[in-house]
Amino acid sequence: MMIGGIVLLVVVLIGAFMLMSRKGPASSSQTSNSPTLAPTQAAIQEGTKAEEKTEGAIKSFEVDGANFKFTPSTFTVNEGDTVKITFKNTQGFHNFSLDEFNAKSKTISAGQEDVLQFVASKKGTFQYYCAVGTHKAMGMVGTLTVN
Ligand SMILES: [Cu+2]
Repeated sequence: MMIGGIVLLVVVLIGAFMLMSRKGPASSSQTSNSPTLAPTQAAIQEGTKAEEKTEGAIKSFEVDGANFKFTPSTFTVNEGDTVKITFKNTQGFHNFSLDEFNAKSKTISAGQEDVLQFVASKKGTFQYYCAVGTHKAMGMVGTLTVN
């Protein structure tokens, strides 16, 4: 009976040890909770990066050219924005010129388009125009406002 009791005690001890060793991996998975905090912090950092990106955003516009006007004839961006203009000519023979930012499209005929890109590096109100012939004098102008 004594031996039977000792064997029972050993079995109980082994059982208890196995339970504790099972808790071991369980508690180590709790410590792996702290690594899961790290991705959360990384996500927060990515969030701030995304906000930084909107500061110097790419602003895309389609500007149509015709005899003798631009549509739209005004648009507004923020200082530091990269401005991407798709100049589409719908009528006649025109281009898009903006001297302050050294932005000038190809001179294109109806049905063609040209893409130009520049950084709006200073605040102010700037005139864009068509540099073909007397189109500028005929009113083919528009205004870019940089805030
Ligand atoms: Cu023109």
